[in-house]
Amino acid sequence: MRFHVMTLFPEMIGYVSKISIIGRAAENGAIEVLPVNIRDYSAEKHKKVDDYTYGGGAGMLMQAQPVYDCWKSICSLVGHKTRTVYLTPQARVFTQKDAMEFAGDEDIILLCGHYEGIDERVLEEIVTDYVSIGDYVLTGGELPALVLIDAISRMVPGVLSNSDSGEIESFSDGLLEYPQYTRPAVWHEKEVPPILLSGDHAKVEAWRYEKAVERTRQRRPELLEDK
Ligand code: 6GU
Repeated sequence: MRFHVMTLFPEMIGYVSKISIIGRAAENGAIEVLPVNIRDYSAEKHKKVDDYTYGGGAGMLMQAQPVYDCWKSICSLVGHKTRTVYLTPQARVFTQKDAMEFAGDEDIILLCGHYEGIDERVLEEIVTDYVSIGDYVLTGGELPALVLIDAISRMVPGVLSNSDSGEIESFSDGLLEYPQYTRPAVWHEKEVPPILLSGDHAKVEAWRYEKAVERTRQRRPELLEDK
């Protein structure tokens, strides 16, 4: 799967996509992360990409032309209609369900905004999905784009190895993960729950399920309402 990231800060995207599980997946060829600098598509001699907003008010807006030409260039490279996601707090919140759905695509374009946003007319022409990562405001769409790349990539076949498989469980059943423990068996006078040392697999599974429900009820009770 290829992630085409339209951004004014391509170096912000490159770093994260070279390390850890996502970096390994990129190295294996399971995914590809391709930052594209919107500024390279500015038609102005000083490579300007922003201007004042009509109607007044503070802040600058990204102009339609460089965003559109950048998108066109990616589209001609891809050669087929491609999902184009605009990262913005003015949108619904991205979920695990979206991550699973988007992971079915071969290519995806992630558009990162900056300043006060982007001229609405170009958004109308290119954006297929508007997505936020939570109810707070960030200075740009790059961190949200990286969040999507991470969440989507781990749903792409071949990205998680067997030793990452613990990661597969969390959230897929709509519950928070149960508590986990590793050596030593006693730390700060706290013992690991004895069932986990019993070797009784069925009892361990039942305990984990019970703890997952308990934790979900305590920390995210609204998740249980859908069940
Ligand atoms: Cl996608 N962008 C920005 N700028 N802020 C956000 C966000 C996105 N999601 C939450 N806050």
